[in-house]
Amino acid sequence: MRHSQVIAFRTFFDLVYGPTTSRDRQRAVPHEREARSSSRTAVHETEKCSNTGVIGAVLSAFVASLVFVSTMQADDHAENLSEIWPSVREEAVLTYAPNVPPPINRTTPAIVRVHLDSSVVTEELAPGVLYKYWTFNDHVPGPFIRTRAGDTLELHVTNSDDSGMPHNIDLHAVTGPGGGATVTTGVKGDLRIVKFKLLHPGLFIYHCAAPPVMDHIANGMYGLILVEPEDGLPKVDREFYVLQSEFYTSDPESEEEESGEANDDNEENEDEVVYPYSHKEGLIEHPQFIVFNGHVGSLIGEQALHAKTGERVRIFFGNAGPNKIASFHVIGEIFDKVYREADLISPPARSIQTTLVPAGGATVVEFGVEVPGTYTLVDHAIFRIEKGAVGFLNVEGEPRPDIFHSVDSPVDCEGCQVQP
Ligand SMILES: [Cu+2]
Repeated sequence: MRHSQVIAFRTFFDLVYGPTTSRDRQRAVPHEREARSSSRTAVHETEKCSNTGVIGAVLSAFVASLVFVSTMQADDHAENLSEIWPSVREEAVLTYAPNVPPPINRTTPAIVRVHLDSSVVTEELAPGVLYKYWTFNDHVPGPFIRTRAGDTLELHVTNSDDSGMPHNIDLHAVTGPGGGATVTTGVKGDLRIVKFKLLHPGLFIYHCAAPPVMDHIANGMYGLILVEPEDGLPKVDREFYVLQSEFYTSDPESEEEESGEANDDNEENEDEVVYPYSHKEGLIEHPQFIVFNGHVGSLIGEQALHAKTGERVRIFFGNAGPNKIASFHVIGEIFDKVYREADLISPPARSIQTTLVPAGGATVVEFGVEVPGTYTLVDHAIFRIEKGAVGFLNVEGEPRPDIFHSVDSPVDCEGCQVQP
């Protein structure tokens, strides 16, 4: 990207998220600012020490003690403000798609601590297609975070991206400027510690919003945070985490790779080629891939979802976009309940076939599985199946001829992609 474009994007970022300047830092609570400053120094020192011998080990121990002390300072700070923050602290259970953390049994608020680290990992986006994902905690989508309304989310945000690129996090569950983006921005070696009280129940997208925000979302930096209502959600037998998103790539043979960097990842293995990201394709909203859980085939074959007849299934479904609206549908099922736009307060809509999920939005659907067989998750903008938006839920159990009966056997649907 040209320098002038970067300036323009930074200006745009400042307009949307507010400046990440000293003015923001001045707003930080003094104790926390000190803790953060100590931590940043400590992590930087860790980098420098990594290549030395015995001296390095001694220094590393010293640095580790600094990190410990800085964490204690943060803890002390929490105690000083115990009147406004919950006294109970816990480490969040984080899971990766399609898995969901267990329901929260607490009946009172807690400080819920979550560590998020930015990184770049090269993985298979589709058969034969490698992609350099920008990630939270090395996964696309990032971890599923489960909390309860009234909790205080304590984020420890780090950056392991060797490129030196800044990253941050904007959580749609957070009330405050930038959804937290302005106070979590950091480059490799930085540590940001922030606290956000979660005022609204719902299922929310989170994403990186470092400039240019669209590039950080398009490359994979997103996930879901659930804020359960105080009384929790109705009990179900299975919960799944499914997130739809688009990927914009250009021809790996193209001379005009937009990053301006040589694509030397492809020199050794010609069977799998790294496809470069294309900002240009994103701009015209022309995705080459539309996928569930970051990869073509993430819910197919051995990775398909499973349930048994008689069970109730809940899907936490997010749409990270960055451009397209999702028309979420499960072939062969009717959603008993749809918590439209992930509104967990109002009574859910009933008996819904397909539900719209805006870019940067989410929904929660529930249904019972009565008849055994394979059910197909799709974006019912149906050409998107060919771009990857398809997955399977395999249901085992006894036949139910009272609900679904045929004298003839089913016909195979070879090549149609909506059956395994
Ligand atoms: Cu980022």
